Amino acid sequence: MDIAYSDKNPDLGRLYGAHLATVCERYDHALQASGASHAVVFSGAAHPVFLDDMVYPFRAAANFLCWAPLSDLPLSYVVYTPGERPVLIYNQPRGYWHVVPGAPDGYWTRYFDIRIVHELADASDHLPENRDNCVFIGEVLEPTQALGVERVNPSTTLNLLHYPRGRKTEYEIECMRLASRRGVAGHNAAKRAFMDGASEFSIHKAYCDAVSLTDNELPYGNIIALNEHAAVLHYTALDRQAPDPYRSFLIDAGAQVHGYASDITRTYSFDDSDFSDLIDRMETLQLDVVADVRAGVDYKELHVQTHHRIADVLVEADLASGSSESLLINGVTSTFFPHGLGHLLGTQVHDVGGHMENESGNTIDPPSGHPFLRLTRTLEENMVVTIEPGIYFIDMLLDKLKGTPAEKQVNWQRVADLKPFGGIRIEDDVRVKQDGCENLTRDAFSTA
Ligand SMILES: [Mn+2]
Repeated sequence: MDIAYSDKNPDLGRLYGAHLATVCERYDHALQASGASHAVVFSGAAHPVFLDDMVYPFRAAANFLCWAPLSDLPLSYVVYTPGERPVLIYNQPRGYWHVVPGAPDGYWTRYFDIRIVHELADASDHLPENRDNCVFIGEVLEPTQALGVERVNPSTTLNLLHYPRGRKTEYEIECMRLASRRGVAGHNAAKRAFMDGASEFSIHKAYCDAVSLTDNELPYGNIIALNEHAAVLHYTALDRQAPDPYRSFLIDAGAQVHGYASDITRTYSFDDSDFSDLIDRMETLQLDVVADVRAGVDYKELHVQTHHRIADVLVEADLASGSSESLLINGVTSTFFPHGLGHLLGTQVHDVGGHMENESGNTIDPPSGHPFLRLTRTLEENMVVTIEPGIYFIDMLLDKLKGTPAEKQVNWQRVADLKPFGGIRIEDDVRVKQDGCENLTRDAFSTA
């Protein structure tokens, strides 16, 4: 593995102490406000397959990953008491059937009081005597995993932890810069495979090879869509056969470094100039939206403004006619752009807290008519968010316009001409700054 992506990376080592201090402060506040003295944060367990002796691939809990870069350490715990060094109960089972976690190693180890255990039953020995003063954060599949703590995932505590997670530490941002760099290596390999006429399956393999991650290690299932498959927003099938003719390619694929994700989408045309023109227009639109990102901007408004920009593109590309206002009201823009502008990014690709108004658990609804918008907060410095506008040719949604005032606004011949290309989405990950943003994705593409 690239040393930069490992727990030997000196830059991450330099930033980690301050990150951990921020995590501790957030827990200090959350514990105090929820009347508890200790937090027990569980990494999780692999889910068993029904009536089988197999398990689904393990995914460490997002809250656990904020403590330490331990994405492959099931049945382990961080026990935190304000003012004390956090205890890491590091589960290293004995056995010869599976690879067992190695000895703790890396820049993070010196910040923990590490207790190695070899079975779950021994973890209890490392918890405070009085379990009534503890809150447990994590998914409990079997009651024993809660180690006798009864306050499991109290919503008060979760809200207090999830709201500030929207703002990232310098360490987290550096992890995501690296995740962008890693993802971009995959994107460039995938683009080459597309230009060679490869199948979706082959493009996917080229991607995984370039990022050096297995399917299970990717932050989300790759979307590798050729031709009309690009119209399926979460297309995750992988055709083994290259289509003929070969027209267009939408790739939505990310990578992760220490559990922090990148989430990147690009769209390419094989040789058609008409579809290329539409991609160019969307590229300009996407960069215009990114240029509006700064602290204090209401993300809901950014989303609605994007609909107005989509209306302009539809008119310029001769796909629709009328004022942008009428194209919004009549549902034309939401037919072509039926998802949200983006979301928070972190240890979850759609990071928690996108609808939170404050740490008390109040929420901000998406604007009416925009139910799929995952982020409704006002942007703050050091939030990392995606900006991912799109235009698609989706029969199910287009059919709904028939018989409505919108029917006359759509140029159906033009839609029929472009439908075989599926759709376009362009997605960057940006870090919000006081006066603008840092574009993690574009920076990674330009240094690749
Ligand atoms: Mn996304």
